[in-house]
Amino acid sequence: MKITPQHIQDINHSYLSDHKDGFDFLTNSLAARGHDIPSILKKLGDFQVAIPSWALGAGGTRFGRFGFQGEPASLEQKIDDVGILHALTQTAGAISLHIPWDVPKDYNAIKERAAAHRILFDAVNSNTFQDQKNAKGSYKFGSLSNTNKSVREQAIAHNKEVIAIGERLGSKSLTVWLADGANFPGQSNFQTALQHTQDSLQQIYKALPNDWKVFIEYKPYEPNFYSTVIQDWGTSYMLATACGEKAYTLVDLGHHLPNSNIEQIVSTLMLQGKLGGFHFNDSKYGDDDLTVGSVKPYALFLIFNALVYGMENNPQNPYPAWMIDASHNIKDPLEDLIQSLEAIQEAYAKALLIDQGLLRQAQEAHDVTLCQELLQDAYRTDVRPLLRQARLDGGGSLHPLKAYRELNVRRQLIQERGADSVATGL
Ligand code: PSV
Ligand code: MN
Repeated sequence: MKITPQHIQDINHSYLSDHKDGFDFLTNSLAARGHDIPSILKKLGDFQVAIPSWALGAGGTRFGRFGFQGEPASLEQKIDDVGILHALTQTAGAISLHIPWDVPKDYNAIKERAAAHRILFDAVNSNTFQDQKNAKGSYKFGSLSNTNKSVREQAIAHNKEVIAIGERLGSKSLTVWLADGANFPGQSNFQTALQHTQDSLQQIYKALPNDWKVFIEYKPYEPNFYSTVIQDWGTSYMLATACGEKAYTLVDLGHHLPNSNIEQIVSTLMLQGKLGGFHFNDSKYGDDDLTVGSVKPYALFLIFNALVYGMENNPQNPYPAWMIDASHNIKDPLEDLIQSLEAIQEAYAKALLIDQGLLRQAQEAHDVTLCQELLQDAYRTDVRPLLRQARLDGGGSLHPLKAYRELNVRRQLIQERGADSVATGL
């Protein structure tokens, strides 16, 4: 199924006058307070978030998986799903592929399909957390960190192959997330595992084209429950530094122990020019993969405050690669992604409203109360009319979720693909 501009215009029509009232009301008051509305709208329009190919079907847990009907069963269909998201929201202009789940059969056809939806290929992701069919070595006891040299070599070769696939698609970055670690004390030697990982990453780094970046993810636990080799941002930063200037840390919101101050991590990395990529999701306990902003929207806003500050003040940091990284267990994945995209834009728009000049003055005057007021004043502003206008300007939907339902997208996908089609994913 393809959503056309006409579909969107027809549905927008009935919401247009309400939107106009809300937009005028908000922007009059923001403009009176000195905000530059066209510049905010432009920033919102430019903020594109990649959709991971593994999040378009139902995810699961170790207790099972409840399928979602009409899931995309091929890479072509995954691209079509991102096309639907992008047509409605105008903020999902890229797809991030996971290899070997999404190896294209016909590269030209895949590229043409993505271009027809105006979708780019974002970072390619390697997979050394599962054993592949007919693989010689097993990753049960690690991949890049494995004590067995031939397993490490296999994992390095896989990453190089992923780079080669990404090059044919026009991707410009590789994301490495390792499940490597230990389940029990004494199982592995921390120093050996870290040294092997660094050596292996350096080998992969050598295969990186000049205009590429490599993003190194960290995660404190799971699937290993005693230790993870790249457990935190510091370890990732150290490895990225050991690799070179094209290597960066990637922050995934779900990869922190409870109550970690993620906004401070973001600030530190941006000051060092090493925040390369960002994975959005939400959680209450760990890597829960919940809809962005569904549990801790204020925390997300504080993180965006740090991101906006970094984007404006840290030329040493490249523009980060944004991606949603979630797994949808009980909601329609496309509806869930629409909600996540909205939450991301909302947090970003609110962060753009923080008066950074006044905040700096209040910080210097040690006026702690005013500092809090300035943040919360921005946070409490209902910015949704700005989001709607930015979408409208890009040809998107005023109300993507309503439009998705009014167009019966899921029903049509089920008709086209069947009730029991299954997507590869997490
Ligand atoms: C596992 O936690 C994970 O969600 C990582 O964040 C990766 O980005 C993703 O899987 C795909 O490998
Ligand atoms: Mn991730």
